[in-house]
Amino acid sequence: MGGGYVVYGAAGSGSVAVEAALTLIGAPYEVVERQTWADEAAAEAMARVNPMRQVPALALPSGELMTESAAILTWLADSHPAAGLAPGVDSPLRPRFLRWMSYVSAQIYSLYWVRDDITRLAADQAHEAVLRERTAARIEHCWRMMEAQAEPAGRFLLGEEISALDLYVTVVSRWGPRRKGFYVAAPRLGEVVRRVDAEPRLGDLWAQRFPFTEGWEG
Ligand SMILES: N[C@@H](CCC(=O)N[C@@H](CS)C(=O)NCC(=O)O)C(=O)O
Repeated sequence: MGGGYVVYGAAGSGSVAVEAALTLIGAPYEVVERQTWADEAAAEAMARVNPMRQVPALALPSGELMTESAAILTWLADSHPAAGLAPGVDSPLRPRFLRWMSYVSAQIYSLYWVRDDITRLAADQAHEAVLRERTAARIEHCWRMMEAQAEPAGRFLLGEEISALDLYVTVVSRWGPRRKGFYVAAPRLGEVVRRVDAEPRLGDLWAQRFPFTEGWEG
């Protein structure tokens, strides 16, 4: 691996936010593709790295392994301050950054454990539809709450420069029920994520790892 970072991830997954952060940082990294939700073999292979069988995981050059997307993004931003991806610990924007990083992870991302395999909680097929609908409603509600309370401080959530929080919201808001509903629930956040979608430094990454295929907005 040549002393760089190793991202255990999958196209279209939360690892793409981590890959985006590493791209903006300009740090060398390698991706080990593990589409954990696709089949048992992929989940088993991931379990040998992260017993939670989830991506993203980040192997640091030191050998330490990190899991949990919000922690990884925060750590990367803090470890590479020149990239300006997070307010410093003394910044008045730091509480806001930490609050919304945790919020996206705990309130929204965690619901995809249910949505990615609805049979985990659904008692039967009819119940699957109910769970799909209720988790979608909860996700929409959470975006509405964030929209009402996290007024963008500039072109991006924390000011004029893109941050790890912008990357996180951008990637998570692309998942089902996808962007069209998100734009309605959170129009100001919608403007921000469109800017992140259009960020020239991320054009190649989006094309390879989370492409804007026809109908991607839902
Ligand atoms: N809390 C974890 C959640 C990670 C997660 O749910 N990853 C999904 C892909 S986006 C996954 O690997 N799911 C497989 C599973 O949970 O079995 C994080 O924030 O990193």
